[in-house]
Amino acid sequence: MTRPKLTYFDMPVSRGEECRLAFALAGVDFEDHRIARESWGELKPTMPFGALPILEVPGHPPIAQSNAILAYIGRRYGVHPTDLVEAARHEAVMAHVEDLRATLAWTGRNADEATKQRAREQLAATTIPAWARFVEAQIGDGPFYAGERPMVVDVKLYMGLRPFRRGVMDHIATTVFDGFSKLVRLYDAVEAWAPMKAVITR
Ligand SMILES: N[C@@H](CCC(=O)N[C@@H](CS)C(=O)NCC(=O)O)C(=O)O
Repeated sequence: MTRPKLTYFDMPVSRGEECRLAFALAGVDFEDHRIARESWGELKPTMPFGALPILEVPGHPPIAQSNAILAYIGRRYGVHPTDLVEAARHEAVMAHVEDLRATLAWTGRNADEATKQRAREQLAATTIPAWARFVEAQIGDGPFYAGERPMVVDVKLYMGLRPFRRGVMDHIATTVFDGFSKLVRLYDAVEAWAPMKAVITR
């Protein structure tokens, strides 16, 4: 193995896809190892934290946790700030995306449809706009988080917003982020960035 190897499910979604997109952003060739859901049960206990994605770099143990993988790709290939404080600020935003996913996850789990709908409608009216306001306040002239050049944080934000904007989140309108013009601009700019445009699935 000479290339970094990313392992995730065979789907263009969530934490695995954002790592694939980060490689595309960096212009780096990698082994895109996609596993079938059926083989997951056997693999799961062998993962560092029982989850995917993982990244394997030749000569090292696997790296788990999407944000750690993104920060590694970003640092290694120049799409994450070199300034320590700036880098930490980007990592905080990436953690903020994970917070949103965690909040959403419980609404989809073990809930009957009516309960799920109520919970999601409430999130769309309260938690999600509050989440977006915090990010919006940190974006400057854009179009990306740190200005004119996209970094791994932009890919994380893009993939954080994508299920909403594509209508994948039942009971939450695709327009839920429309009032946040800087976030929408960032989302559109990531999608339009040439190396991304070539690999983003529709
Ligand atoms: N905090 C972890 C969460 C990883 C996670 O929950 N991954 C999901 C896929 S996006 C997974 O592996 N699900 C299958 C399972 O947990 O069995 C990260 O950011 O990588």
